Amino acid sequence: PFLASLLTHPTFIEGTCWTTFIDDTPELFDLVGSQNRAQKLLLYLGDMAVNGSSIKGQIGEPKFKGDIIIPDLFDGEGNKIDVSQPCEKGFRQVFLEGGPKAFAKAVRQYPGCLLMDTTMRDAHQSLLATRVRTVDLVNIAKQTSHALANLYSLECWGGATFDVAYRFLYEDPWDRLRKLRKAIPNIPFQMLLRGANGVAYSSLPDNAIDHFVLHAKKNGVDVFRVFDALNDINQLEVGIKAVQKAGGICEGTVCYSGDMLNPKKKYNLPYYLDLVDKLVALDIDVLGIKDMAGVLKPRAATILIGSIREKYPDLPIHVHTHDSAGTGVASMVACAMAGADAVDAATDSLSGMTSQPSINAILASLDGTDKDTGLNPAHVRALDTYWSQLRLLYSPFEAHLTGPDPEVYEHEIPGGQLTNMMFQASQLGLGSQWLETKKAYEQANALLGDIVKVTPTSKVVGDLAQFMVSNKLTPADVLERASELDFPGSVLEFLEGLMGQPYGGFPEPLRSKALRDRRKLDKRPGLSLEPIDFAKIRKELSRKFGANPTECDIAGYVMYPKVFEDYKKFIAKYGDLSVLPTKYFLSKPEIGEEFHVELEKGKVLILKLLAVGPLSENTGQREVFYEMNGEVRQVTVDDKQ
Ligand code: 3PY
Ligand code: ZN
Repeated sequence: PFLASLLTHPTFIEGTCWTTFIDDTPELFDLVGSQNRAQKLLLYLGDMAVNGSSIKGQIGEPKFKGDIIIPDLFDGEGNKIDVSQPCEKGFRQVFLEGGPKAFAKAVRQYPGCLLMDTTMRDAHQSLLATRVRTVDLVNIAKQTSHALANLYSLECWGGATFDVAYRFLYEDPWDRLRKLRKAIPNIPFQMLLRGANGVAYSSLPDNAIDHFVLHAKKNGVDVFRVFDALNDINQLEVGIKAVQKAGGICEGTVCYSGDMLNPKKKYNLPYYLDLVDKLVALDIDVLGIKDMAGVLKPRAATILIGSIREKYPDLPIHVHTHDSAGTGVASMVACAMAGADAVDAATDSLSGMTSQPSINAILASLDGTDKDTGLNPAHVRALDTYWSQLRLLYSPFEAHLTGPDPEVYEHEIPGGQLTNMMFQASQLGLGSQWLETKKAYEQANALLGDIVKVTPTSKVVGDLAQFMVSNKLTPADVLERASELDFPGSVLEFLEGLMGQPYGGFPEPLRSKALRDRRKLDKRPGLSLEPIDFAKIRKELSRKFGANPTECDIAGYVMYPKVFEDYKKFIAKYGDLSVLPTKYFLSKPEIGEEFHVELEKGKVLILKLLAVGPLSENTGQREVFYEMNGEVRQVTVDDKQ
């Protein structure tokens, strides 16, 4: 039909200039654009119909494939709240009007204890392998802007969500940020930034961090939780300065490890207070305490937060935890009582265990105290009805956690990593080996000098642990044979100093023996990295992918060159799949089932799978027939089975 309309178009027949023809008749080119997109989408759907899902980490099909019901919200009088437009009032307005310091002041002056909701980032990173897609976040966004208007912040970006979006979901993380921002203009957006590593796994040149943070801020991030996996202040400073230059709210963060009340452990109260002093000297807006493994017990929490509060009465304190051992609610309540201004929680259906503690449990625990969160529990519960359905939709990514892990105080594995490791162990059928791996993790940590463990150093310890288990090595074997063992790459990178300097120094003689001829950095890696040549990257990307790359594309490529390239190749073949509802992204429709895909506003495809043809012996392919807006369309697909 396109060709027919083109050939019969009067301008075309008259032979007037081609470029003005394009400018003057955009509807025809829109049509070809949508037809192209529709054809690409059919290729994906055809492949799904023949081969099933190829999404990495997916086991089986969603448990729930019905329509997800979006909850209504009601005011105190029982009237339905109009959520067709987002709520415009929240702490973000304080930030937009007065900047980071005004935000910090308002948070500090708030009489109760505020919450950060982690559902859109850490909760699904910890429970569902980070697989929740943009469309499912955006579908509940306007309701969220009303129901959670009084949040300190909504964590919805950064950490592992950045690369997983490109790598496994084939969607653009920047697009997610912009769409959410549009629908939620009132709640500050928070991201997790791994200091000098940005959102990658090792250090990048300083100008890469500056560029990334600037564009994160421009596209919608307000609060940046800046941490370093070794609490190395020089690495932290890179991220902190980048946030300050970009005009964001800087939440300089201390990673909490071990048990500060156990005199046998390495990290004690003076260690943490000294680190807080260093962060305050860098003029952070908010202090973050990041308990990534969920090992901050209530009594330690009371003493830690109480001591910081006493020393810095005006400094806002925001605490993060994971509920791995089941003590998350108790610890967050203890923090609130000891003077924390904000603590983290997740919607009930995505809370508990390796995720954050339940938001409603925290609300109930604070009920009647002077630590009111300013949230309406009925609204919070209403939102959770959405997430409870969504969790079932994403059931193929469940790690099937069964209860709290009381051993977390020994192995100290961060929440997200604990889920991943359990998932891998269960897939490999390694029941007893899982216990061995946890033990080996503890031993690997001791061998490496009892380091702070969070991305990327948690991966170093995990890799060494798996290396020890698979090669049947005891800690004594590792020490004895260090000069001949073929250590995992991440372990060598850590020992080289590419992730910064650990408190108390590197373990010797292990470091020297393992590194052999490799260099030993004793300063932060950024000092010896060549700055990024952005003009060169821009040219390289436009040569490879045509058109002008955006600054966001460039920042994505700088963080993850190969992942970004693979993403671009994928969408060149299948188009932008972020418009496809999740159940069809993860599984094929029934024959005859009708579904809709809105390619863009007003351009809806009505689709129906009609038939999957027989296998052609010659080509190993099958024809797949779909009905699309009333016409039969056919795609040829390789049968990979
Ligand atoms: C990340 O770096 O992605 C984390 O969630 C660390 O806790
Ligand atoms: Zn976390």
